[in-house]
Amino acid sequence: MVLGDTIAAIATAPGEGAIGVVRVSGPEARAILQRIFRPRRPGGLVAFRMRLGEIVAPEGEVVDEVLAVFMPGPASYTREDVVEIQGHGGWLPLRRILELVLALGARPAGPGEFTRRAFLNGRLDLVQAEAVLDVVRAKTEAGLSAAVGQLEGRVSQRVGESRDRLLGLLAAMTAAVDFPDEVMDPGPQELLREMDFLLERLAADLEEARRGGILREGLRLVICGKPNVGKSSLLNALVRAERAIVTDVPGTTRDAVEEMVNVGGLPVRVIDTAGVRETQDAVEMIGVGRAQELIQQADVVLVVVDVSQPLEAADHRVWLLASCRPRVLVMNKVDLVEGPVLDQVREVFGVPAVAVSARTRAGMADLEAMVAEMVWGGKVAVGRQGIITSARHRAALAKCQEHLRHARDSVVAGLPLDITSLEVKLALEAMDGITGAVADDELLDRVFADFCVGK
Ligand SMILES: Nc1nc2c(ncn2[C@@H]2O[C@H](COP(=O)(O)OP(=O)(O)OP(=O)(O)O)[C@@H](O)[C@H]2O)c(=O)[nH]1
Ligand SMILES: [Mg+2]
Repeated sequence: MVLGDTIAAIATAPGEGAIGVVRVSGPEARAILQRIFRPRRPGGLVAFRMRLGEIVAPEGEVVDEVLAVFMPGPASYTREDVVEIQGHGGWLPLRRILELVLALGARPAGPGEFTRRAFLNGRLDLVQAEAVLDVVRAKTEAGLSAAVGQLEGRVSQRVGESRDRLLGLLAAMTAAVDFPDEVMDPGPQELLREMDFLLERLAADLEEARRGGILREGLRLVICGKPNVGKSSLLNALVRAERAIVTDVPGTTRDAVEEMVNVGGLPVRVIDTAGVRETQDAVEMIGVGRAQELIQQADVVLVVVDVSQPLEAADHRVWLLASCRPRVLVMNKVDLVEGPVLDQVREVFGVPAVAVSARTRAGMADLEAMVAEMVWGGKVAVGRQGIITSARHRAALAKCQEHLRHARDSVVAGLPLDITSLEVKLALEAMDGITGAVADDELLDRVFADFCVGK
């Protein structure tokens, strides 16, 4: 499918760079290039061959020396005719080149419009199109690896397999409803077996997706504990910078402080909170309330205790407060104590704990390893491809799961096949929303709104 008009945009980031690219896609792409490009050596454009030359304005002024390439569809990014002009990376020359292209009839591309065309022309499915953005934005190796896996279609393949099973199930049910004389009803046992298989698979995918979300959005690591135990110092040690204010006055941190770091290839958002204690100070009280909220939203909680001081009831209160989330006991200030003290603390809490010193950085590597381990359940941190990372995909999987559960319930309740098949159909539609097999403009607008122009 060719979409009428020709679009153009500067495809590289604004600002100065060694080179910058103007990208043109559509039926006029080649003709436009031919009118503004003067090759250094004689000879016409050869598909997929870079040519050195100049961009020349109609009045004869040389705008920039460039490399230009013509990529005829369908073997191009958008499957349309595409031209890319590599000029010098300043904003002004690129702007001039783009203006010439637009003057010749191209229209400025919207955000992500090249990728949107790639999707509409069947070159990418929606998962892959979204992965393009993730590859661009990836903050860590693991995030990049997951995004590349998606781009290569691994998630699409996994989703596609589930979809085929779901479609098979629906087909069998629909045939039995539509042709009751020719086709035998699939028995409830058979239906339940297939549904259970699919539900199990969906549950596994959702679990993977939860971890995938961490790759994309960052693990929320919340540091909490009594005042003055060294929470802010720990944040600074994790981010290797003096980010949060540290003093020996209890109650220093009033508001949550957040920083992004890379822990063993995982993007981690470290969040420091106000020390939890009974307080009359209004500002501090708000901070403590906020800390409790943050604990609820954490992926992992670090409960910090100061081992240079006797443990108090308040330490246990914080530990209990965090019991709803995966938590690690961090015994801080080990530089001030002897080994036996640590064993006592371990005994009191009866959990695996890490001993660290935010001041000397002793034990910090162990703490980081423990956090990474909690996320991957002891498995490798990098190179996990084919993982679902987007919140949109997770929501679609959850919706599919819900409809399939309803379908299963209606089989168990002995409801007629046509009612059950309706739920299976809805489950299938939810699944199709992931790869964009059924995608309306609204969905596409939402997906591509985050893209930059020129991608
Ligand atoms: N010796 C030693 N002192 C530490 C260590 N970590 C923190 N401290 C000191 O403990 C005091 C409190 O540190 P903070 O990081 O401000 O503690 P906090 O838990 O953020 O305190 P609030 O924000 O008041 O709740 C400071 O004087 C730090 O220098 C450590 O590992 N060893
Ligand atoms: Mg603090």
